[in-house]
Amino acid sequence: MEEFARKKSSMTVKKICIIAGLFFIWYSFVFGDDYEYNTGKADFSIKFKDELSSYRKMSVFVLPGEVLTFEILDTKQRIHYVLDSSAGSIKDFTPNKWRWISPLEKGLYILQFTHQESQDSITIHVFVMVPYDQLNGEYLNGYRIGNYPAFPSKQKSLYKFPKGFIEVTRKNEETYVSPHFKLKQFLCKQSSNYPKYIVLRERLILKLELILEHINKKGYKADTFHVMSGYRTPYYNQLIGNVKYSRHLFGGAADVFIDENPRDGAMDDLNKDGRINYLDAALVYNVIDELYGRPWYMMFVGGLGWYRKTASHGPFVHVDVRGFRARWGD
Ligand SMILES: [Ca+2]
Ligand SMILES: [Ca+2]
Repeated sequence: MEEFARKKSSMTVKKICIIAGLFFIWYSFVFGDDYEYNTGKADFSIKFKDELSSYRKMSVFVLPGEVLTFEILDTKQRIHYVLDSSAGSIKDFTPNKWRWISPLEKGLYILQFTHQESQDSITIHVFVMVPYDQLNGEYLNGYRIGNYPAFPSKQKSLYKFPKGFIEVTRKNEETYVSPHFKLKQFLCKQSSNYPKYIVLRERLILKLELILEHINKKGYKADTFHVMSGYRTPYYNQLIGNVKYSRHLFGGAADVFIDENPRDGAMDDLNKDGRINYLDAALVYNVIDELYGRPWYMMFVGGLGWYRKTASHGPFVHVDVRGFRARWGD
């Protein structure tokens, strides 16, 4: 009798567990808003070139044999970091500061900075580029770049020729250049075989990460932006009839929209008015524009514009890192 009661009680517990489990699954399905944006930041930052980044994944674009200085900034503890390098050479070392010389061969190399105690780490993808002077007429290894425009002398400081081109292959195009963006998102839309080449600035990536975080803070869930146009070759830029000195030619601009729900290659109805139009682009524009004026945002100041949908594209926002404020709307 006792045995029977024990079995019965154990079965009841099992039933309760199953019902509770099913309820939990149902509840998560119906009310499951447990999405939490992960910034992908470590507890420390690294300074390199003119940039400062604390993203656990970041990228830097260099020429063969270029010397880079990396410095750890850690407000809590200034010791115990190690640098693992897959290639190149570490020229000298002082605590938390390294000078690294990139390999002479183009390609992707990994640098990993790790805090020895916490094991918190930052991985830097170093892309050794193909130098600009390797261009053969309009082509680089069969990929059509076109001709970079000659610049009016007074604007030479604003429009520098790219130092080199990042080689994009089937093997490396899925590389995360930062926590929420892949290398392939910045490819020019011209059709061609691999290898393809792009120009991309570290600051643009950092700016996109920063505004993506801000957009999420504002309650618009997005794991990344749909980059409608990142890098444009001068050849492609001319083909689509765009302005001669477009920032896209220099890897410092991106035309983006939010495409999460549904993920269908078009801007989402962010303001929930049942339409996908310029108001959704204007909403993104306003969220980004709010950042202007904050002291830490100064280095990211640039151009911001919103566009209506046309026959060839939906509404989107242009973002760039030109170094001074510019605003426009369609
Ligand atoms: Ca969509
Ligand atoms: Ca809308």
